Amino acid sequence: MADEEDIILAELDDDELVQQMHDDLYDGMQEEIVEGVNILLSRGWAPYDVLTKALVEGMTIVGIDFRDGILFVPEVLMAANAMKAGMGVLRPLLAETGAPRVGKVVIGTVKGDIHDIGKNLVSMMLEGAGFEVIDLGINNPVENYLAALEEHQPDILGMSALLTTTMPYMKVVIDAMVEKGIREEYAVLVGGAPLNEAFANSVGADSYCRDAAVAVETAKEIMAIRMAGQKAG
Ligand code: B1M
Repeated sequence: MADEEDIILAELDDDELVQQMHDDLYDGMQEEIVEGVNILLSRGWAPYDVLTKALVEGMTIVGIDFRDGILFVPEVLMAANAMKAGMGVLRPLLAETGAPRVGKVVIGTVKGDIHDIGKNLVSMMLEGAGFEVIDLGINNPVENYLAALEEHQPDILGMSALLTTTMPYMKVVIDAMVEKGIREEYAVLVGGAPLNEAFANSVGADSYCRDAAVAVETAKEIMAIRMAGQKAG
C-alpha cells in the first residue's frame, strides 16, 4: 500500500480523487483538501458537485465515526477546518451568479451552539442563488437576532442548531419576535441535523429546511410569494 506521501492527487482519476479527499478530510488535511478541490474544478466539475460529493459526503463519514466514538472532538475539529478550507475555494464560485439580489437573509447559529459548517453552506448557496446574506456566526443570543432584524430589515430569518439541547432556543427567538410584534414581517426558516418539520411547526417557524438546497428553494418560494403580495398590494 502506498504511503500518504506517495499519493499524487493530480494523478488519480475522479473517483479515486474523491475517495482520497474523503480520507484527507477525515484526517483533517487542509492543504490536500484545497488541492483536491482545485483539481476537480480544473477538470470541469461544477462547484456544487465538488461541495456535495467531495466535501459534504466526506463530512458525513466523519459524523458517523464521531457518533460511534471512533473520532473525538479534536479530530472532528481538524476535519471541520479542512472542510472550511475547501469551502473557502468554492465560496466565490458559488456566489458568482452576477444575478441581481433576489432577497435578503439574516442567518445565525443559536445560543450555546458553535456548529457552523451547515449554516455556512446554506449561506454560500443562498449567495449563489442571488440572495444578500448577513451571517451572524455562531452562539447567538436572542438580542443578536433582534438587533440584526432591525438593522438589516431582511425578508428572511434563518436559524441553525445542531444539538438537541440548543434547538429549543429557536422558540425563544420566535417568541421574542411575537412579543415585539414583528413576527409577521419576516419569514423564519430553521435547519440543522436534529430538527424536523414537526419541530419547526412546534416552535412557530415558517419552514424546516432539510439541507442547503431545500433552504434555497424555500427562500425562493418565499420571495415569489412576497413579490406577488407587494404587486397585489
Ligand atoms: Co458536534 N455534534 N459537537 N462538533 N458535530 C454533532 C451535531 C453530533 C450529531 C455528533 C454525534 O454525536 N453524532 C452531536 C449532537 C448530538 C445531539 O445533540 N443530538 C454533537 C455533539 C454531541 C457535540 C459536542 C457536545 C461534543 C462534545 O463536546 N462532547 C460539541 C458541542 C459544541 C457546541 O456547539 N456547544 C460538539 C462540537 C463539535 C466540533 C466543534 C468538534 C465540530 C463543529 C465544527 C464547526 O461546525 N465549526 C462538530 C462537528 C463537525 C459535528 C458533526 C460531526 C458534523 C456537523 C456538520 O458540520 N455536518 C455532527 C455530526 C453530524 O451532523 N452528522 C456533530 C455537515 C453539515 C454540512 O451538515 O450541519 O447538518 P449540517 O447542515 C445541513 C443541514 O442540517 C441544513 O443544511 C446544511 C447543509 O446541507 N442546515 C440548515 C443546517 N443549518 C441550517 C440552517 C438553515 C437551513 C438549513 O436556515 C435556513
